[in-house]
Amino acid sequence: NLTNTELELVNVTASWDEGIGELFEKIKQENKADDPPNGDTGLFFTNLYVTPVLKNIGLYLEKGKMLAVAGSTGSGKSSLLMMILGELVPSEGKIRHSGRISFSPQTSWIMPGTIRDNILFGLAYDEYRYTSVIRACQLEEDLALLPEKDKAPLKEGGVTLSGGQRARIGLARAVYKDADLYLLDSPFTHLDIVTEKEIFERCLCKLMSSKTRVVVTSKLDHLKRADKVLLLHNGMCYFYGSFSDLQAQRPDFSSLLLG
Ligand code: M5T
Repeated sequence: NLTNTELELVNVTASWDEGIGELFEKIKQENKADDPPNGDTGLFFTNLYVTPVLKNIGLYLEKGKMLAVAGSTGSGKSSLLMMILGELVPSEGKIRHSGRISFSPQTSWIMPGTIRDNILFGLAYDEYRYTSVIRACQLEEDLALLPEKDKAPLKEGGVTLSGGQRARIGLARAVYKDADLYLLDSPFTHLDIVTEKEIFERCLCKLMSSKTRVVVTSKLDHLKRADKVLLLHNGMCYFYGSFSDLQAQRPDFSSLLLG
C-alpha cells in the first residue's frame, strides 16, 4: 500500500565502483570494431565483475515507523543510507520514497558560526521546536556551562567540541529540520551508555514518534524498540523483519552485531 509506505526497496543491488564498470563498458564498445569475425568478446570481460556493496536488498517502511539498520563494520549500513539519499545509484532493483529527507552523517560537519547556527543550519529559529530538540538531544547542560550559551562560536571542523557534543549537534540539526524521512547514521557514536539510552528514548522514540526513521545502530535495546530490523552481513540481508521474528528465526544473530 503506497499511501502508507514512506520507503520501499525492491531487490536492490549496488556497487561503489560502478565507475570502473562504466569504464570497461566504454572499452568494450570501443573494442567492438576489432572484434574477431565470430564476435566472441565475452571472455576478456568475464574477470571484470564488480563486487556489489549491497546485494538484493528488499524492505518497506510505513509512515511514522522506525527501521534499525544493524550489522558489523563494513556490512553496508552507511551505503544503504547513501543509496536512499541518491548518492549511490543501484545497478538493479527499485527504490521508492517521496518527500523531504533529513540526513545526519556518521561524522557531522561543523561550519564556522555559533552552536545555534550549526543546529538551525539556515532554517528559521522556532523557539519551541528548538528547545524541544536541544532537550531531547541532551544539549541543555552543555549549553548551560558556556558563558555565551548557544551563541558560543564554533570554528570550522568543530575543534573545540568533544566527539559526543559534535554527535549531538549533528543529531539536533537533522531532527530540527522538518522532513518526511529521517536517515540517521550511527547517531550515538562517542556517547556514554547512559546518554545514549536517554537520547534514544527522548529523541528517537518520543520526540520523533510520528516520524519515519531509518537509524543505523547495532544496540540490542534499539533493535528491540524499532518497528523493523534490517541486519546486514557482507552487503546481504541476513534478516529483515520484527525483533521478535529476528530472535525466533535467527537465534544466533548477536554474533553479527559485534565489531
Ligand atoms: C561498505 C565502501 C566501504 C566498504 C563498503 C559509505 C561508503 C562506503 N564505501 C565506499 O566505497 N564509499 C562510500 O562512500 O562500502 O561500507 P559502509 O557502507 O560504510 O559499511 P558500514 O556502514 O556497515 O560500516 P561501519 O564501519 O560504518 O559500521 O567497503 O569502503
